[in-house]
Amino acid sequence: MQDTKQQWFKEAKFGLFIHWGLYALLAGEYNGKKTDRIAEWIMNDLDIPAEEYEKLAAQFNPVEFDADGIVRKAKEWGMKYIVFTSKHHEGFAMWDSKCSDYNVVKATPYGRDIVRQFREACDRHGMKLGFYYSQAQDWHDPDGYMHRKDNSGKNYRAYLERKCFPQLRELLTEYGEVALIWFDTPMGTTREESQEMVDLVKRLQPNCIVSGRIGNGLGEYMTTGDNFIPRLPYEGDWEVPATLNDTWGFNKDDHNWKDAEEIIHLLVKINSRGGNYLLNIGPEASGHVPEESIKILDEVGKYVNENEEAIFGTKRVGIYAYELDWGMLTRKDHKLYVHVFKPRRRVELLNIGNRITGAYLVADKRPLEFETGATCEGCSSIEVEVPEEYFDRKNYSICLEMEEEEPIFEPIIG
Ligand code: H79
Repeated sequence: MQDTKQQWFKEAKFGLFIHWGLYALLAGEYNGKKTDRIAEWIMNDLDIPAEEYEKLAAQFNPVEFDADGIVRKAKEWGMKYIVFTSKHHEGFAMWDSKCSDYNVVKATPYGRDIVRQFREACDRHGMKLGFYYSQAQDWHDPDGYMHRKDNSGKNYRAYLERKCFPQLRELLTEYGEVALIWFDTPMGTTREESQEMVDLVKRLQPNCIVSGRIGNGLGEYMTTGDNFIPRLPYEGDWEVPATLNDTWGFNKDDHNWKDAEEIIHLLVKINSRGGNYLLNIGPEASGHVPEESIKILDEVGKYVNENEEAIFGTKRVGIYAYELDWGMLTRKDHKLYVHVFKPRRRVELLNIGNRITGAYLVADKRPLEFETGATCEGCSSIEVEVPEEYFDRKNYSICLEMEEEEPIFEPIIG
């Protein structure tokens, strides 16, 4: 079982992933050729040579970039942490790296440190900040791993010592308190090499969490597959990295946005199973965040804020005896939250063996009438009266107060 030992991570439940790098300039298309895949992979998928791709840096001038605006939005959406791609597989550093000039300060007309701007904005708004760092794949360094290429002649050790370790050291010593390092795709990294990375992180910042994709079983929490929700209960700490459309980096042709309601249901589903939802935005090359993502997240944020109590700090719910087709459950000690996703006049839960001492609407804490009893089949039933003005509403939550600490999902035949 994986344990971050960081209470903030266990309680956070909702975070913002930001994928931003030179690939945003291509936005899914290079020399008239489109990638139908995730846009940050364009260099690999369209076989763009490093000496061509690196020229993009000369065009990177995100005059609309506003770190403060993004962090303020994340806060408004109810998110508790941000993970920013300090260096993705393309190998370009979004900070003033001393050990590679292939970075946003030295190689672009913009010349300003993006990581530092996020650091300062997060400090102003009391937001946790973590860094995505592609430890093994580096398509710019001749000795970094490349996907589906022959890596056999490479001197991975040389890359690690020249770029990976020194860059991690910079991120962990010059950018304040780093909440986590989000490692990804370990490729051929050995256990000893992964351990060296972990040791480096922990030596410099003992409270900095190491993500699941450090590889070799050394992660401090489980990172699920991209957009994948575990089907079985997992007791340890875990997180689902997820997209709003079908790409991480900005792709001008990807309009396959999920709607706000779908995102709300995914968030509650993940929380109900005990995980965190790390949801991505991919800013354009100008720094502008696509309107569609803002619109979706503004709406999601309304639900999150209104139902904050039923989301943050909740713990994993055991498998409920009957899958509800109209809602989902989350819980805290002595509280069972019923998220109602379809309109109804009464909320009925069967086979809950707890003593219910009270019920209230989470949005405004107003007490609700409830009845406990037995159905004609003889199992226990709890029925809560929905207030009249909520009869036609969906996406709200109700709290059931329980005498016992945890819900007891068992039939009480009586
Ligand atoms: O940063 C995001 C992705 O770029 C990264 N992880 C998330 C958080 C990622 N790295 N690898 N993968 C995701 C999975 C790789 C899938 C692949 Fe493919 C399938 C590589 C080649 C085939 C997708 C399709 C990417 C390129 C083509």
